[in-house]
Amino acid sequence: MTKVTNTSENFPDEVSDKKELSRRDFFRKTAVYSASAIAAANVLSPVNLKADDPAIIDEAEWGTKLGDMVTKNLYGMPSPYEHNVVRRTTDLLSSGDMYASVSMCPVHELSGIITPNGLFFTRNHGGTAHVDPAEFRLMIHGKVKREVVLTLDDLKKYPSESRIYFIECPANGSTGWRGPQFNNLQFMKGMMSCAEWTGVMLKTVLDDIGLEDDAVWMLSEGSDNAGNPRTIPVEKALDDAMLVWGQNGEALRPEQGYPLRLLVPGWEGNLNTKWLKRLEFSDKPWHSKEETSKYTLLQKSGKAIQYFWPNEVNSVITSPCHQKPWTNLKKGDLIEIEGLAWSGHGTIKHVDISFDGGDNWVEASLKGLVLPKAWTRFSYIFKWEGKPLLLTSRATDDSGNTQPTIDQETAAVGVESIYHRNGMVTWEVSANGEVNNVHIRKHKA
Ligand SMILES: Nc1nc2c(c(=O)[nH]1)N[C@H]1C(S)=C(S)[C@@H](COP(=O)(O)O)O[C@H]1N2
Ligand SMILES: [Mo]
Repeated sequence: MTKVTNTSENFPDEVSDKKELSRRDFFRKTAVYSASAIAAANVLSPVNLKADDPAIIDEAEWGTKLGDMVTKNLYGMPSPYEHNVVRRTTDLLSSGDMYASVSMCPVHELSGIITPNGLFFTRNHGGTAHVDPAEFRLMIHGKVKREVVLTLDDLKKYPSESRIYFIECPANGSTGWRGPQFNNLQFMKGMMSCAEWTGVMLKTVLDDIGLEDDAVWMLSEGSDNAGNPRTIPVEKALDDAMLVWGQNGEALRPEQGYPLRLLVPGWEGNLNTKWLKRLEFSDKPWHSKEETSKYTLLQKSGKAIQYFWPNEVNSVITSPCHQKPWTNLKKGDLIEIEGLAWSGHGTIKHVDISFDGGDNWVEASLKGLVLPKAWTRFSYIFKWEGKPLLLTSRATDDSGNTQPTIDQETAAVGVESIYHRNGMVTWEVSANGEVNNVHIRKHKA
C-alpha cells in the first residue's frame, strides 16, 4: 500500500482503501460537497475551503525543525504575532505626563471575562511603585480594639479567598459625555479590567483585631508617591472588601499594587488603593484635602454629588466595533455579536440588543460565568443582510438598574461631570460593514 503523503503530487483519486488519508484528500473531497454545504449552512463556519491552499497543503516552516527548548522562556510571553494586543495611552487622557496617567486595556481583543495581567489597565497618580515585599508593612489603626502592623506573611496566614471582580475607573467613558470623541473602543472603555483576585476578606482581619463600635469610616493609603488616600464606609469594608496579593493565579503585578492592594468590589476604581500601607478607622469622615481626596459628580444645577461609589450598570458591544468591522461578511452570513456587561450594584440579569438605535430590542444570551460585580459576556447570533444598522446594547442588573439612554443620562446629571458615564453606546454599522461610534440621543421610551 502506498503511503499517501501530503507532499505527493500524483496521489490517487480513489482513496477508499487507504488507512491514512492526506489532508489534501480531505480537502479534495470536501470541495465537492462545499457548494451544497453553503446552501444548507446554518452554522457559522465559513465554507471557503480551498483544495489548493498552501497553508494547509505545504509543510509549515516551523514543523521542519525543532522548536525552542523549554528553558527558553521561563516566564512566557504571548506570541510575537499578538504584538498589537497591548495597553495603550493617549495624551488626551493623561494629566500632563506618563507618571500621572492611565494605560487602557484592549477590551475588544479579549475573550471570556478575565483580563491577562499584562493587559490590565493601569491608572497611577505618581508612577508604578516597586515595593520590596520583605519591607512591606500594613498598619491598621484608629478605632480598632488592637492596633497592628502586619507583614505579608502575617496576612497570608489568614484563610484566603479567590473571587472574580472588575475594576473600573469612574472616568471610563469620560471623553464621550458631549459627543463621540474616539472611534476606538480601547480609548472609549479601556479604563476597566476584570481579574480573579486572591487575598483575605477584610472582614476576616477586622473580626480578628476587633473594630470599635463607633468606627464608621475607613481610610486607606498606599506607599507610592501619590498615596491615593481614600475613604469608604465601614459597612462596605465589612461587606466584600478584600486585601489582595494574588491576581489571576500569580502575585499582583507592580502596576496593580504589588505586593498588596485594597479591593473594593464594584465601587470606583480609585478606592482600590494599590501598594497598600495603612488602614485607619474613624467615627467621622476626614475633611482635609491633604488627608483624602474623592471623586464627586458635578450636576447640571452646579451642585455636586459627594458620595457616588458604585460603578453603574453598563455594557458595550466589543464585536463588531470600529477595530473589528464586518467588512468581510457576505449577505446572509451568520455572525456572533459579542460584548461585555458589568454592574457595581450586583449581577447582570439580562442584556438587550437593538439594531435600530433603541426602538426595538431582542435579548442577548449571557455566556460563561455570570457573577456579581464581574464582567459578563453576552452574545447574539445575527444574520447579516448588508443593511445599515444602529447597534446598541443595554444591560440590566439584579438590583433593577438599567442603562439609561444618553438623553436620560444627561437630563439627570448634565454633561459637566467626567465620572460615572453609563449611557448606552451605539455603533453605526454601514452597508459595507464599517463600524463607527455615534451618539443616539432620542430613544423611544
Ligand atoms: N496607591 C495608589 N492606589 C491607586 C491609585 C494610585 O495612583 N495610587 N490609582 C487609583 C485609581 S484612580 C484607579 S482607577 C485604580 C486603578 O487600578 P489599576 O491601575 O490596577 O487598574 O487604582 C487606584 N489605586
Ligand atoms: Mo481612577
